Amino acid sequence: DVETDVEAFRERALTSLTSARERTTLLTSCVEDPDLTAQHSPLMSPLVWDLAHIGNQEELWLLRAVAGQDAIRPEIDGLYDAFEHPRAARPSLPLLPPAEARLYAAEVRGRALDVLDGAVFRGNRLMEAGFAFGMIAQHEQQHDETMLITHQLRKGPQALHAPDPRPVPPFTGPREVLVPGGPFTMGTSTEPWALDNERPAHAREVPPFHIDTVPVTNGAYEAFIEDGGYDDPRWWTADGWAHIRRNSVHAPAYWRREGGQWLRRRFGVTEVVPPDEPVLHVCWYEADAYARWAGRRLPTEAEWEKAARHDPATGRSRRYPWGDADPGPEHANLGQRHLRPAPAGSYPEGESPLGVRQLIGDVWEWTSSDLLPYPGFTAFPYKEYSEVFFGPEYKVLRGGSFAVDAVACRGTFRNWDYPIRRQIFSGFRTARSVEA
Ligand code: AVJ
Ligand code: FE
Repeated sequence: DVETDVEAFRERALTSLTSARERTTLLTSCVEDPDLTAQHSPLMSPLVWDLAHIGNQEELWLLRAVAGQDAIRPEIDGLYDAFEHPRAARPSLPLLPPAEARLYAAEVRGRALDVLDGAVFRGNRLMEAGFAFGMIAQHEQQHDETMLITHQLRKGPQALHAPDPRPVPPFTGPREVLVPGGPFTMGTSTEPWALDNERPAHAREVPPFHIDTVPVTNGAYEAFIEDGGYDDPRWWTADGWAHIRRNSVHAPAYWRREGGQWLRRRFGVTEVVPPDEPVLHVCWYEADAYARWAGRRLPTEAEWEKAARHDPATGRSRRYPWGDADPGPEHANLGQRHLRPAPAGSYPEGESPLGVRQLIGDVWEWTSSDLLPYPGFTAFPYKEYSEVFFGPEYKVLRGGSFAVDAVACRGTFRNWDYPIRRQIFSGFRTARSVEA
């Protein structure tokens, strides 16, 4: 009944906000203050900017928009508006110092929980099913992933620790699976906390295609490197070739060759690149070139979602590859439980009806598609979440990574970035069309 639903959403909002804040606290307390105010890369904000920006977005949406409260510190809104100052310029702004940023975020959170206590989840779209609270929990988790990227870029000793994923025997299943042609339902009109760009559900015709059972591994990617893949313009788009030449790109980010093997730096530790792990920190151009070298191509976004959600037995689209149940640790490598992807072939309980593995978690997967609105899209609740990014400059990534929390990961969830970006936790799998 309606009252039980309201209490379930209130509980889910509370748990999601609380676990997001635990992660934010970990990411901003495992280093000393100078590491919070420093800029570790011009690609990223100082960590202390993300911290106060998290609080500011929560204030804007939960305190001002939902509860009609006055601004706590109206003078800081501009500092934390992502569109007013590019990341590279943020260190020179008069940002709240770490102690003040923590207090500000905590004050907002205290008030937001009071709002949540009395909230009635009906009446307008922002409140329905506690959407505003879910949106803010997802926003905080997205910035937690951003902060994890900053941690990876940071020089210096290891600050974060997590157990490794369970080892698995090398994957011996089929290399690819056939996804039958025909329409499937893409996007959602029913997922309560889905963001605007995932809506609405609509029918998509997808011709039959084959898709890799597991993501492309480091070992497979090394074969591309050893075969001279980075020196052969045949495999690259014109833009991609120009980019890797101009920037001397010869291997995934953080890799270096030493003593006849590939080493990589990962969160302050240098290690031999593990061959069975999905390749990580490649840009779209690299993924696209690898696929061409392999005689294949990247999947389109619609193909990726069909492989992840379509159940051929019922014709229905599932919430996740394994069904409609929320992600558990048996399904996928999510939520920064580990600080690396799990070996290819992990998580058999998370596979799709057709047997495709690791679609959710581990590495964000590049698709061939530009970020475009679905038919019937309307921006909600603000154009700057996704509408302003629609167009050919951004490529879509799907499925989430080990750095994504379950609250911000679904079969319908869409991420995007420039085709040159590789500081993100990005990998890919390949596909091929069925010949007529
Ligand atoms: C959807 C991950 C591309 O981090 O730029 C955070 C998410 N939007 N604050 C980003 C987001 C506003 C966004 N991505
Ligand atoms: Fe943001």
